[in-house]
Amino acid sequence: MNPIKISKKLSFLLRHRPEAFQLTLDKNGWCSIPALLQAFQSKNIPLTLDLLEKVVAVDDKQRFAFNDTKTKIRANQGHSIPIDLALKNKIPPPLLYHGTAARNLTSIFEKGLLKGNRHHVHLSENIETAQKVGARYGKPVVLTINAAAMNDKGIDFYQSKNGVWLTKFVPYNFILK
Ligand code: HQG
Repeated sequence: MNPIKISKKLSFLLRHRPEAFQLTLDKNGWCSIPALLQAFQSKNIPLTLDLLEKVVAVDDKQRFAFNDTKTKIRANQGHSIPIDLALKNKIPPPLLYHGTAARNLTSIFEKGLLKGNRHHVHLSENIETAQKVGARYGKPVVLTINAAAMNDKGIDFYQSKNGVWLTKFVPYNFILK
């Protein structure tokens, strides 16, 4: 299996469905690496620690992190299962961007940006990233979020280890475009 396919499988297991490979995550989302390697082997996917290290290193969005002793791995963001990444809140840059599909706009301007199944709404610091995120679902539209005003209102922001900005909800009046 090539590194991109392994990365996709890891995202699925570490963010959404560890039980698909009979894995369990601890309360902070960490998965034992020996258990992970064994689970892949038992599905006839030859994953070694060397290959796992390569997958993590070359991942285009740095989706995964090892613990200090390299005995555990977790996803840096994007979970739908209830784990606690223990992120500390952080003051955001004044503007952040959210990429979505054009067909979602009516609903977004009615209800605001919702986190759906994930823990947070995902925002990025740059327009290009938001554009790519939006293109996954159709004709992309990039929304500009007045993060400074949200921060002034006391709404918390967090930043994942791989640089994604996270917040629980973006009311529609903080969407500039
Ligand atoms: C939309 C990827 C209608 C929202 C990316 C999005 C990201 C609404 C979709 C990460 C809405 C949810 C997350 C409303 C929000 N009405 N549609 N009121 N509020 N939406 O996949 O942000 O490659 O859960 O605009 O890079 O697209 O997987 O969130 O289109 O960081 O690492 O509902 O996933 O990272 O979709 O993407 P998602 P997202 P990875």
